[in-house]
Amino acid sequence: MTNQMNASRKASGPKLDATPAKPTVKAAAKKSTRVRAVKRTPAEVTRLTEFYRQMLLIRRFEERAARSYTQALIGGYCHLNLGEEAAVVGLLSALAPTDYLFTNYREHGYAINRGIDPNRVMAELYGRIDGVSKGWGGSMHMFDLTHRLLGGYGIVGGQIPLATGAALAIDYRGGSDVVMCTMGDGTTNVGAFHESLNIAALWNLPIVYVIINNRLGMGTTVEKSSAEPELFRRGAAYRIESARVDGLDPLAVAEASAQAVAVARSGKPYLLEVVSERLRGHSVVDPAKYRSETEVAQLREHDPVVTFGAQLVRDGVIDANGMAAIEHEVTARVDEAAAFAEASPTPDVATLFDYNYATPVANDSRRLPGQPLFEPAPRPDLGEDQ
Ligand SMILES: Cc1ncc(C[n+]2csc(CCOP(=O)(O)OP(=O)(O)O)c2C)c(N)n1
Ligand SMILES: [Mg+2]
Repeated sequence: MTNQMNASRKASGPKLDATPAKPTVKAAAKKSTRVRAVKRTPAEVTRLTEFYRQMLLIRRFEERAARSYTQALIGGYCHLNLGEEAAVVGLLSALAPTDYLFTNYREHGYAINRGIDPNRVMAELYGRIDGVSKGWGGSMHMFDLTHRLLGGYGIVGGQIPLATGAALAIDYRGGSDVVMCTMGDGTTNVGAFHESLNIAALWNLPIVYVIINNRLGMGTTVEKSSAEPELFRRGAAYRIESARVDGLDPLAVAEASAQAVAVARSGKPYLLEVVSERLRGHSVVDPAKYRSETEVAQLREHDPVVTFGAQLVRDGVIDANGMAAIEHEVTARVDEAAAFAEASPTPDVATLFDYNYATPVANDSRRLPGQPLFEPAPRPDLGEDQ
């Protein structure tokens, strides 16, 4: 397969916004409420319902994280996956538990969807010892070897060479695991992106590079930052198979992700562009004043969680009672996570450096804030007069 355009929405399609009001599934379903029962097998119904449940869990988790941040229960940086739920759930549905995942700093949804207990993800946001990274990583630095989530990186593009190295390790050792490495649209302009794709293509590494194109790098649009705004086309420069998919449709993303993972498992890299939306500002402290009213309204129209929920109701996959039950279950799960996080103790400052390296490192500095950088230099003895 060569480069292809899978998406109905193009990068130049609906524009982005600030902070939209919360549309409900009920409201979206009202627009076309007639249930047209589509024949589905019980397995399909279970899969679709689980997709929706996972998307809603991420939505409610992130909304709770935003609230806890304003209550000063969470500190530091905090970037949310609001609007990217379909992308997260669709992408990870194609990975085996033994595959590896690297993400950028916008990673809470990935951590939860990878199977990490939401209690531990929330506790990490709160900086508590029961957190995924024992409270020392925070929002941007979740790491869990058991679930093969190898970070969580705050440096834009920092994850790409590391993920490429993991793919090299798999190739070197043998085996059929693959690596998935997600990044934002703005990140495709850092040198490490191009160096990594080049080497992955030359060495046939088993890796899927995923661009979550939410069309903004902080406040800068793709069109302003990328000379080729159809980002999947960048694969062509390295003869890497690539595709673009509608990131608001979890089923389309799942299909595209399965195809990409299959190529990686056969021993070749793949570049997948997922055209998505960022419902709020770059991070929780960004009011996104650079978005217009019209853009905000358009975003509301395309909310992936609401749209997918309404579609499942229309198709007769879930009825109103079923939707209410999922909402209830997910809300209770998030409440539990927040209560767990609040009850978890803060880490002892003496453990600050304990997890910097996986194995002991010579000359590992353990200087705490406020302590001098170096021991004071010994003074020459100049006698009593001096
Ligand atoms: C090396 C580096 N430069 C700049 C930043 C500041 N920064 C954080 S996120 C970001 C924008 C990234 O945009 P994009 O790749 O589209 O990802 P998104 O935030 O939209 O998910 C920038 C410039 C950083 N963290 N690291
Ligand atoms: Mg972006």
